[in-house]
Amino acid sequence: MTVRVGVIGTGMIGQDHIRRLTKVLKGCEVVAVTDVDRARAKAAAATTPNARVFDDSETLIAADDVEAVLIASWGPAHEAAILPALSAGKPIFCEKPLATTQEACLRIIEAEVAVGRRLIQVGFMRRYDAAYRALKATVEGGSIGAPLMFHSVHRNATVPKDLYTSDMAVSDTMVHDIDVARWLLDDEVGRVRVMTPRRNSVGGALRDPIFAVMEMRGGALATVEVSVNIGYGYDIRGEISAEQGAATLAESNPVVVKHSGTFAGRVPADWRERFIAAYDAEIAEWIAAAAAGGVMGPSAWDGYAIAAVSDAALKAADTGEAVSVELGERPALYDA
Ligand code: NAI
Ligand code: ISE
Repeated sequence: MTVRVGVIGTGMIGQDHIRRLTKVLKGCEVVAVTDVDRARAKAAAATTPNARVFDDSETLIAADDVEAVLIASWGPAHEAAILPALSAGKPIFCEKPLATTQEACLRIIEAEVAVGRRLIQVGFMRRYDAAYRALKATVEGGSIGAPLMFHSVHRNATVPKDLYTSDMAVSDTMVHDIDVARWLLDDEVGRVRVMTPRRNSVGGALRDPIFAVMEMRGGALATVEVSVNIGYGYDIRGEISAEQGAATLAESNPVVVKHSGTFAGRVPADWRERFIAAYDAEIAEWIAAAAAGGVMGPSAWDGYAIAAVSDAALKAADTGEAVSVELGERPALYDA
């Protein structure tokens, strides 16, 4: 069976997902694309054998030949695409963040619960990365004892100067670290604090870097460094410190070369290079689940819980205070 996909948003990651749906994965085909930048949508359609360009997301979602919807527009536009796709009963892959506020995520959850079955997978791809999976398996295997702290480092070489705002360091970037902290520690965040050292002058007025401390409900701590103008490459690091040991996320560089008194390896340029296999795996799982009529992977509840932490972290960054994270009751639809 071939799942016919409509793609909303044909920017950087939209184009990358179109490439993998067209050239890498089996059992899927991009039949429709749309973007508020029509020229960009046309250029993306031209990279596929058959995709048609639609004027807007509503008509794309309603099209009979669109069986599943992949949303890769800007975060603030996600809710407006998700709600009609849910009403149409079509499986949805939505890039992270699910939406940029807790309230918007709650509306999405209520709409999915009203449908009565899971239709949304959120693009938290780190859960599909081999190194993160090995880290989780180590924690769950119990050899290092109960986890006490998770240290996460999230460094981008650069971010688009005209589009990336200070809030996005939390709502667009740190959301990945919030996701893996919850997933690795199997717990929710109770309180969050955000500190800001002297600004990186490369980013101008941007609040960069930031350092967050999340107190998990069960008593563990998670710390996060987000730096988005660090220049040297895309560097993702993580370490669990536990009662009887520690486990560190492996470097993605496959080889270290020693030569002329130096040793060196590659730092990925950006997220596309570092997580290419994880993106392939998450979209392959989404296609397989859509072919069977459902979805798996990170859920709308995960997106909601992460947005709750993200909102609290933005308040914490403004006030310098620790801010509590308030979560509603998790609907039974999201029980594991
Ligand atoms: P981008 O700015 O390159 O592309 C976004 C595209 O969405 C633009 O072409 C824009 O014109 C379009 N767009 C905006 N509003 C729209 C609407 N209402 N309808 C249709 N198109 C609309 O941004 P990028 O980097 O591709 O990010 C897109 C989303 O993917 C964001 O939510 C971002 O957080 C996420 N992302 C996830 C990554 C991951 O590692 N999982 C990596 C990069 C982005
Ligand atoms: C981008 O949207 C992503 O999701 C990347 O994984 C992240 O590292 C980057 O900071 C975000 O802007």
